[in-house]
Amino acid sequence: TSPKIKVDFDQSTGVAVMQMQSPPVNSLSLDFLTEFSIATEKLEMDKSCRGLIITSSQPKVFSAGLDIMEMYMKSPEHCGEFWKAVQEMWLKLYGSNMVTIAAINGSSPAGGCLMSIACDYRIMADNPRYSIGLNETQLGIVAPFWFKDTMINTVGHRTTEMALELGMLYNPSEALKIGLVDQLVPEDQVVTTATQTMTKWLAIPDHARQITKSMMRKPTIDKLTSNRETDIQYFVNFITKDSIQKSLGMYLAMLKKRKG
Ligand code: CO8
Repeated sequence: TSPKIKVDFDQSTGVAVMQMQSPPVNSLSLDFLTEFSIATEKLEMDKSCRGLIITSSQPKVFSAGLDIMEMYMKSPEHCGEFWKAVQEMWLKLYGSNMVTIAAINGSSPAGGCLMSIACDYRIMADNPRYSIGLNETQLGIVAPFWFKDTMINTVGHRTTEMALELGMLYNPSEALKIGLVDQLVPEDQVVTTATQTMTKWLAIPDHARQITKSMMRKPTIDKLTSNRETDIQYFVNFITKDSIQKSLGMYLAMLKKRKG
């Protein structure tokens, strides 16, 4: 199978651009997540890589979030393995020492939004057809505590409470208004703007910025690292319930019908 992640590392600037290229919608499958974590780890280990820009090579979509097929009618063992990979992706990204910028050039629901808010800075294409948010409740599922915490750390408690209960998806200008993204630019300028913004972030001495980032994020990260196994068990129990499987089935049917 062809790679789902393409990395271009520019040795002269110390910046890597990661393109998600898993058609049709960059859904976060087990294979995708595994590739993502390996690619990120590799860059993390490379002392010369200081910045990471994440974007999509798919038109109109940054990432459709978790691959629903990985949690629909699958064994508890498979669901557990899948969830571990989701945790790993978030831990790698939220805890990265690199400057991470999400160049959000399309819709970014649920897991796609999580990826974005795990970065240091978000630039989104100013196209009113795109949306971003943690819409889990709309699928009849519940965003886990670490999704919730990442959202709170980005937009604050009250906005998160309402956004999560209603499963809100925001268009770019709404997302900018609540601080879910930091900047809107025309569609064709998302990655170039990310590159320019990166220069500004990289002007700060790495050690000072990294210690500051860690100070801000460590408590949130520790909450998951000290409870990974419990979190996996909780997910598996939840997602394999008949009622939850039924909700997922209905949501999938709706996705197919809506098509076109
Ligand atoms: N997983 C699996 N398949 C998907 C997903 C997905 N997340 N999203 C889309 N697809 C499929 C569609 O069903 C369709 O399949 P097919 O071609 O066989 O009919 C194909 O991908 C293309 O999709 P669209 O035709 O809808 O493409 P569009 O360009 O029109 O729209 C969107 C793109 C906006 C991304 C749209 O597909 C969409 O809204 N997708 C659903 C997004 C979503 O709700 N994701 C939530 C996933 S759950 C999650 O990430 C966190 C879960 C936390 C679990 C906690 C439990 C305790």
